[in-house]
Amino acid sequence: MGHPVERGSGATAGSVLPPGQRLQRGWPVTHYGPVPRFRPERWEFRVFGATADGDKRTWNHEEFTALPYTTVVADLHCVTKFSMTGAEWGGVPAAAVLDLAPPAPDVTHVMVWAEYGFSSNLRLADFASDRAIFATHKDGELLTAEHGFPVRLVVPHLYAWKGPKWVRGVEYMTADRRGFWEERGYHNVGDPWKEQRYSYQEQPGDGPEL
Ligand SMILES: Nc1nc2c(c(=O)[nH]1)N[C@H]1C(S)=C(S)[C@@H](COP(=O)(O)O)O[C@H]1N2
Ligand SMILES: [Mo]
Repeated sequence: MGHPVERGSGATAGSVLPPGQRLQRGWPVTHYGPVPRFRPERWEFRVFGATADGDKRTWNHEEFTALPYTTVVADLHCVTKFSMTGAEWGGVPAAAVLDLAPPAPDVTHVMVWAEYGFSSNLRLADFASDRAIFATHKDGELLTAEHGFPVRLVVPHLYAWKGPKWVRGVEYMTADRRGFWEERGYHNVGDPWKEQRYSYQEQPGDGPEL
């Protein structure tokens, strides 16, 4: 792949950024729509769609925060060209969700769902990366509301829109379907090292027909 993928390592300040990206001081807030209010008594994280046993799985907030916890040092690359480097994300590895709520054998993609219907689709292999993490913490502190509290997905090897803030669930899919930004002109795969920014750059096999 030509870039570091081991857990715990990532491009940090001073190292190479994906093409066209520049380092940002601080951490800007970027998203579409309002910041949702967190209501713990109503919050749940759902795994649904093509699960191995056909059942849905839900965790309430207390249960979710009791799932296996790990840390991953990784950068965020926004398709608008700023990057934020060297963050230590803490939270539940995506692989733990796959272990605890296994997908059916024919699952090829996942849709990660967030508050207000925001979504992003990922190839199962990207989601299953050992660096993909449902982050609850950054640099040892709980995420703030505007950065995705209580849970955001971080997929270090893809553009940051592939990591929804305010995640509420994962849908296992047996065929690919575009998420929110993928339907609105952004690349279906979104690899920053290949500068896969826009859907017009897609090659056959990168995504569903437009
Ligand atoms: N729910 C939701 N998550 C989202 C987005 C969004 O619009 N809604 N935007 C994405 C984009 S484009 C980026 S660059 C990052 C920004 O994260 P930050 O605001 O914590 O820097 O969030 C991603 N997650
Ligand atoms: Mo972004």
